[in-house]
Amino acid sequence: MPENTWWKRGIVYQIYPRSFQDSNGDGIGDLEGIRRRLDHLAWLGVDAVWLSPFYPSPMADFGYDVADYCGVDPIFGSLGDFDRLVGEVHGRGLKLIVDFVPNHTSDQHEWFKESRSSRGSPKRDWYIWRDPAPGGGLPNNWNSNFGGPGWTFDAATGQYYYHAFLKEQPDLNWRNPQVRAAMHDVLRFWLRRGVDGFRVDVIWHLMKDEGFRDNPVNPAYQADQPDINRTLQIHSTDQPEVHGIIAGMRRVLEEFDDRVLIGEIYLPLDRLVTYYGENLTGAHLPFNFQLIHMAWRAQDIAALVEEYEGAIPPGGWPNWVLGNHDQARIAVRVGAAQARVAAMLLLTLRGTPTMYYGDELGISRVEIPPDAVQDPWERNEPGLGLGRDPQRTPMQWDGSPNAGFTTGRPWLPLTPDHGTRNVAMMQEDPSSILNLYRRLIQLRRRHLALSVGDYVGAHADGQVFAYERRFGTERLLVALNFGHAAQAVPLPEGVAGARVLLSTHASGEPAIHGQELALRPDEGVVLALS
Ligand code: TEU
Ligand code: CA
Repeated sequence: MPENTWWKRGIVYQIYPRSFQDSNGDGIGDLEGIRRRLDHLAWLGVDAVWLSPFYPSPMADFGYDVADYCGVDPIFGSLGDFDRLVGEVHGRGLKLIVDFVPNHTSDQHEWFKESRSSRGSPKRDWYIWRDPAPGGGLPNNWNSNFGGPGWTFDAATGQYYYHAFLKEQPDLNWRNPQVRAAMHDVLRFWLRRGVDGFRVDVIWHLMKDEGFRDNPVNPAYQADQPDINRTLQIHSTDQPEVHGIIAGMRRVLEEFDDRVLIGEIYLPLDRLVTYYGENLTGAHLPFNFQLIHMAWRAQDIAALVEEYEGAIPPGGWPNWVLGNHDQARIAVRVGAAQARVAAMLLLTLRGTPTMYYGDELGISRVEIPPDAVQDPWERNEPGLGLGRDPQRTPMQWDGSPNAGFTTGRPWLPLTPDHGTRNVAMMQEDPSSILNLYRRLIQLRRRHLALSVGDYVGAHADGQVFAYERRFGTERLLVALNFGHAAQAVPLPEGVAGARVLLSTHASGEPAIHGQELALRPDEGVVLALS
């Protein structure tokens, strides 16, 4: 039986709402803008859209500081706009996944205002309040992910509150059953509005050590690293109790049909796979970011794929991510030629692929002038290259001013080559990376071997990584040249014939001589074997 579950067969496309399409000229993307651009997603052929947060927010962390979980920030539109968007997304046969940010609220959330109002507040325990250390000072050595200590002193009530991120993002206390109940109701609110699932922000952070023990000092810390690297996040994240919390969310989703729970988890592989949960009661898809951090070398990637395939618990479904709004764009990390190979890798591996908007245009480095910096992390720890603005620049649609993103002044700059690096121009160019993405997506849709078939490692030598995908009698070989020189790849033994289905190179074909495939520099190919 071919696997029919939509989030297993499908391709997820992440939209950062501030940057997709502005509909009212304020220079910031919005929900109505996304609605107007659904044609692009249909043309590309993706199956599901994941929206980064659009909830009411002071935007200290651009929406990851939520002031009301059950609304839409006026910058992005209204609940009416949201309902219209869900309707049209579904009308096109697509799914809609929204971001859920349960680890922390905004300090402007009513819950936090009430919590900080007095030590006796009924919501005091909804957040994490601690007395100063004996003799004064911070309760422990936990750092903020965005620089400085993870604790901020509230003079009015004489205690510190914990924030894993900005001081404007106080952490909720998930040990409190009222918090859990309130957040479950938030999930139900959006499920009833028709969302097909959630991407859960920093899900591995939700539980902290009950005793608030100090984190161990990181012996490998160096001065050019962010503050968060000073210690190892042993006690502040990834606690055993988190799995019960995730199972609780999962049960809420199961009150509804066919919804998906995706968890954002930056952990090593052996820890990551525990987030499938005992007997698969955890996240359906614990986001697999391993490709983002791995050196771009055939051997390393091959080893990673093998290790990941081997680590997934029985019945667990894999997934792959090349980039997101927090990470340098793939074309920046590996260059324009290898970005095409990376696209083929993402869309031919076994497991749900998540694409990041703009990667289909090959958007690469964008210089952010100092006075244009937006990201609070860059502001807090400047000059270390931590800023996330370059991967959040506007989508580029056509040859009109600001590439059609806005009629106003865009909140972040576009790429210098937006006059040609845009959807309209690149659609006309058969050799563009945009058309390559589309062909890869079509290929994945047409071949069950790619969408749901088995993975069989075939060859990893020098600069080449090759693997098979198999379903029924169909055998496809994917061969990827991670190097800038031509490479010969042996075809698997016993293969009688091989036909090229797709190459990352727009013209010509790689040569097949007998039992050998001749890959051109920076070329990836998908072959049908017989
Ligand atoms: O990111 C979590 C996270 O760990 C990031 O700090 C990430 O490691 C970093 O950006 C660089 O790799 C999530 C959201 O995706 C991010 O946008 C938010 O700022 C953060 O949580 C707080 O909500
Ligand atoms: Ca707007």
